[in-house]
Amino acid sequence: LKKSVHSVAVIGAPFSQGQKRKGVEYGPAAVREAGLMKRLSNLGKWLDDFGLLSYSPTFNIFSFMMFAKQRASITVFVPCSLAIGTISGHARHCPDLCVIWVDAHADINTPLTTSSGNLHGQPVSFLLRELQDKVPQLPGFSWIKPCISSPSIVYIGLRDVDPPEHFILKNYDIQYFSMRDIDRLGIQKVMEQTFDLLIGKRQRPIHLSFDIDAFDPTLAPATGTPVAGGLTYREGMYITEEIHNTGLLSALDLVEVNPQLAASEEEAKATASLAVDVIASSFGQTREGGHIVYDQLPTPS
Ligand code: HAR
Ligand code: MN
Ligand code: MN
Repeated sequence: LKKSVHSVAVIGAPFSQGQKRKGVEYGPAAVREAGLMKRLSNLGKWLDDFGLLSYSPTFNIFSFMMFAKQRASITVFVPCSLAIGTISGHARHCPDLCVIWVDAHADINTPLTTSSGNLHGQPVSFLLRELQDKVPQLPGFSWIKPCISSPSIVYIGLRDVDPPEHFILKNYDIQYFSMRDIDRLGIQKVMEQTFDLLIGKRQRPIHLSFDIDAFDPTLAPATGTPVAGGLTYREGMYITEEIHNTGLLSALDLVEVNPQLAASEEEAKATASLAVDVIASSFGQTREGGHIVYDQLPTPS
């Protein structure tokens, strides 16, 4: 079992379809400007920089994932509807993967239950095998092959779940830790139980989908659908540190950073730099301090 990832492919997908609010396509550039590459290279990672994709609908990101996955662990920053592409591409390489979905939203409406019509509220429904008889065939979507089973996904941070989504979570036995569960159990127990559910019986690659709106809007205001009462900074860092510690993180999507929805420059910067913290922490930055640069103290001669 590899204990840490040495090579990380970084892909930005400036793309805004799947939801109606403009500006999320500027997220990837904002996250890079907030120092993403430097932070990752400070962690001793070998970086495979794919820059910003110039054309990145879901199918393209799917092909891209398959390609990049041959070489490295991956981080992608995108709007969350692209999870259809990233998880499909990842699963093509690692069919055994499991998903940790950190989000205020469950994103599991089917095209027939969505009230907003936004694709970013639906990606998980396209991916779950158990739901396929409820998902209609849509033009342009026929390449999608459902690739995860309901016991292979765990949600963390939910607090804005539509009635049909709640029905799906309950009836398909999908495991989740809402903000209420985090209040009740504490984030340490939540992570312990998440790993028991997903990797307790067998070790397998983890796909982390981290929606920045999982955080409290006071920390991540620059996002399309903020919901009060979200994760604290410390809870967020604990989640990602624990995921790193499994040694199983295989791909990370950081989604829904929208600098245009910030009320000020400071808000936009704070949200982007929080995203950088999430990515760095997922790939090994720890609050207790790094152990990469120093393996020996200098001795006076
Ligand atoms: N559940 C709502 C819908 O279906 C909210 C959409 C979710 N927005 C996101 N996703 N940012 O995480 O439209
Ligand atoms: Mn989402
Ligand atoms: Mn969300």
